[in-house]
Amino acid sequence: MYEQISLLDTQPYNNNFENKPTQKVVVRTDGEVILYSNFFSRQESDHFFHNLYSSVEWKQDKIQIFGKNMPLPRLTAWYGDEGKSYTYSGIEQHPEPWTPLLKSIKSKIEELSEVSFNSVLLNLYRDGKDSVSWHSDDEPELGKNPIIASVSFGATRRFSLKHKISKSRKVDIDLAKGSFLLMKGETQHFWQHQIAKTSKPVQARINLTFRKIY
Ligand SMILES: O=C(O)CCC(=O)C(=O)O
Ligand SMILES: [Mn+2]
Repeated sequence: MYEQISLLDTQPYNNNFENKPTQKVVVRTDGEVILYSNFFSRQESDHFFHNLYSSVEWKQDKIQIFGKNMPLPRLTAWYGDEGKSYTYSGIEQHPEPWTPLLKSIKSKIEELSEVSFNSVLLNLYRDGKDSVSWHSDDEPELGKNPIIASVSFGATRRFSLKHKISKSRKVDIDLAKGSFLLMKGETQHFWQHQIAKTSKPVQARINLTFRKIY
């Protein structure tokens, strides 16, 4: 049937040289997912990580699971244009105003993706116990075919995609610092994604998903 694609990080980390930016289409049917590795340099990525880690108003929301109030296994924050509220997992998010740093990341992303985004959801995975479970970014306020631009700083974590109908179709990608993953077309109709917990020791990771709220 379908081949499983694996883009796992098997290269030893090279401290002396800056890795080159590369582009790879990781999903090309029932949606489109493109990975731009090293979109941001290591220096830029480390600068963004430290700045966001200390300056963002991180909070830990609670969600109802089987009638119980459980803390989300990660910290989040929401920034965007005024009035662009967003509800996911029953949590209503009201945006904080854009900061100069988030604006500058946004404009680099917009240049490449040729889309203008009006909000960003930030996730802080403190360690391997933090995660996001299988879901699609398909809330009605994102429109028919949501475009999601995802950038990562800090530790590498594995991002998995699985097809909702063709169960054997799965894609695993190790999202390293400076990577930019663009999900578009019908991706959110046909695919789910997650960041699984890991028992490996991992440092903190920050992920930003830029979105367009209608
Ligand atoms: O951390 C990631 O790479 C994915 C985050 C995500 O899927 C989300 O916030 O909707
Ligand atoms: Mn998502």
